[in-house]
Amino acid sequence: MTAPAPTAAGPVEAYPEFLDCLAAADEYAATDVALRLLEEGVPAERVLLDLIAPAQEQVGRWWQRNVWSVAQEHAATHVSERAVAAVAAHTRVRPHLGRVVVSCMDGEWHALPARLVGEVLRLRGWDVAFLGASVPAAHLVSYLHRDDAHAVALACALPMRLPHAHRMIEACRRADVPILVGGRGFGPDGRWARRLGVHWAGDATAAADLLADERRLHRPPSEDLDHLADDEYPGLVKSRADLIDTGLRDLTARVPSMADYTTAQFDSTVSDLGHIVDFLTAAVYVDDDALFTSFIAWMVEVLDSRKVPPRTLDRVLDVYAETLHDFPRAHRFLHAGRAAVRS
Ligand code: B12
Repeated sequence: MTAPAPTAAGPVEAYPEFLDCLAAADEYAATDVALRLLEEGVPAERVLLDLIAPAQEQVGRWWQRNVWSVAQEHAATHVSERAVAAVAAHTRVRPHLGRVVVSCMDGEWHALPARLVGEVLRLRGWDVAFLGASVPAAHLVSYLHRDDAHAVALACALPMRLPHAHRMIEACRRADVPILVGGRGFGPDGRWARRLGVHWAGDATAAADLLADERRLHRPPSEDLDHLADDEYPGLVKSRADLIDTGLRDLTARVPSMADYTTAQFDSTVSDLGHIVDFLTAAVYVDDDALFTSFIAWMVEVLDSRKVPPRTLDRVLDVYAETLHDFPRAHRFLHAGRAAVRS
């Protein structure tokens, strides 16, 4: 059977309409848009990757700029999930390739990107077991043993989770199953996956190509983590709670308006401090100041949209640099972070 030729009204043209459906939290209309494209002959893979995926990125930008609330983001993501499910139900492909287990790392709640990858692999004929969000390493490994998988595809959306990702990768390695990873957590070009000595795919299409290349799949790059010998990483992990306390004490003393913070504002400040420490720790783990400075640039935007001046962040980084004077790499990264705040 020959597929009908794609018409002009492809994902690009349908994109504004799909975004409107997300904004209106209208799952029926969103599903109609996706199914209409399929009926017009647009391949399901393109609907997933050129319509739903970029719409979710836009949702993220609106959340980041405080244009959308967390509730609006949750509602939109639910609608996208429904659209993915509708596309999947509409395109039944009998698996003729091996079993691929697709899973989010422990502590990773961004299941939709991994789901999109899983659906594309399914469309390419792989027999996909999708495990969803935050799977504990031990459970994943026992699943892999039980399942005799061709490969496991692990997703990580947040760079601060990289040390955990590495432990998960090591656990899968012990199960002797080829691993590939993906998601924005590994950096724009997958550079932090190379540090951890694991294959990386930039998107679902690249993942499908890699899985089909048996020789490459069984030859992961070698890991490059000699810098961990300096013990800065475990030191930072041990100091996490103290660092958050120190940051909070300093902010409370210097920012008079904090006295009037609501519980939600206070919790959000604690969470921001936790993210600063966790991103710094992850940057030290992979020895790349760019991990930290790109996070700081992102945080400046987030704080700016919430009317928090950049000098508050600069001050926190300064306090951490003073506290961590015995951690040369962390110290250097904090200074690079301060430069990013001012740029
Ligand atoms: C929806 C969403 C959530 C939902 C997820 C629900 C779900 N069911 O997935 C919830 C509410 C749980 C969430 C939580 C958080 N989120 Co969020 N989230 C998003 C959002 C808006 C969309 C995710 C998505 O579907 N993306 C669409 C996919 C297609 O894009 P993608 O990730 O680039 O995926 C492609 C490739 O990377 C690759 N790929 C992805 N995964 C994999 C896996 C494999 C194996 C392979 C091979 C390839 C691959 O292929 C994909 C298709 O081409 C993103 C914005 C964004 N740009 O992604 C933010 C985003 C990722 N979140 C963000 C943040 C900060 C958070 C929180 C920390 C917020 C908070 N303060 O609590 C928490 C962290 C939770 C956790 N521990 O995991 C930030 C991260 C910023 C940063 N500096 O790292 C983002 C970028 C938003 C933003 N613009 O600021 N989030």
